[in-house]
Amino acid sequence: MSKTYKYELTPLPYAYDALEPYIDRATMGFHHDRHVQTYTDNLNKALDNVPQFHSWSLEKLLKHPEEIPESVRNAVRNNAGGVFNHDLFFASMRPNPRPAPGGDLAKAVDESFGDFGEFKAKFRAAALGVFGSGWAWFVLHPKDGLKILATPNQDTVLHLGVQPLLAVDVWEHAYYLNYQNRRADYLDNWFWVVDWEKVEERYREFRAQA
Ligand code: MN3
Repeated sequence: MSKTYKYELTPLPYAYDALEPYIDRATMGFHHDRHVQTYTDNLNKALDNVPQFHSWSLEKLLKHPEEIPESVRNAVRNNAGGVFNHDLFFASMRPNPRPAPGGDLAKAVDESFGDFGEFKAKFRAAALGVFGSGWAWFVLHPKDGLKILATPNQDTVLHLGVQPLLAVDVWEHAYYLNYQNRRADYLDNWFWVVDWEKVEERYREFRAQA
C-alpha cells in the first residue's frame, strides 16, 4: 500500500455492486471514482511545487506533517489523509466475509473489550459520536494494545504512533444516497462487509514488526 508522488487512484478491489445491498453501486461509484479521485488530484497539486517530497511515501507525509512547508501543509494533510483513509477503507471490505475475527486477533479482542459484541458496540458508538465528518478507527497501540479512536475530517491516526487495523468512513458521502441521515443503519450494515481476515493480517504484520 506504499505509494509516492505522482499519486494514482487505487482501483476498487471488487465490482461497484459487490457489496450490495449493504453498500449500493451508486454510492460506491461516486465515493471511489469522484471523491477519492479528487483527493488524489488535490494531493498531486499540493505536491507539484515541492519536489523534495516526491520521494516521500504517503505514510511518511502523514507521520511527519511538521516537516512539510506551511504553505502546503494543510492541503497535503487533508488530501494525503483522504487517499490513505479510503485505500484502507475500500481494502477492508469484501462480499461474504467471515463475520468476526479469528485466531490471535479474536483472543486479543476478547481480552481488550470483553467479547466481539462489546467491541462492535464500542466501535459503533465511536463512529456515531463523530460530529460532522470523520472516521472511526480500530488500531494497535505499541504499548496499550487494541484501541478504538475517532478522527475529524480526513485526519489519519499515523501521527499518533499507532497502527491502523480498520477504519470506517462516516462522512455523509459514504452513505447519504442509500441511508440519507441514518448513520446508525449504515454502520450496522457496514459490519456485514468488513473483511476480518484482512484486519487479522494487518494485526499479525504489525505485531511482528513491534
Ligand atoms: Mn469518503
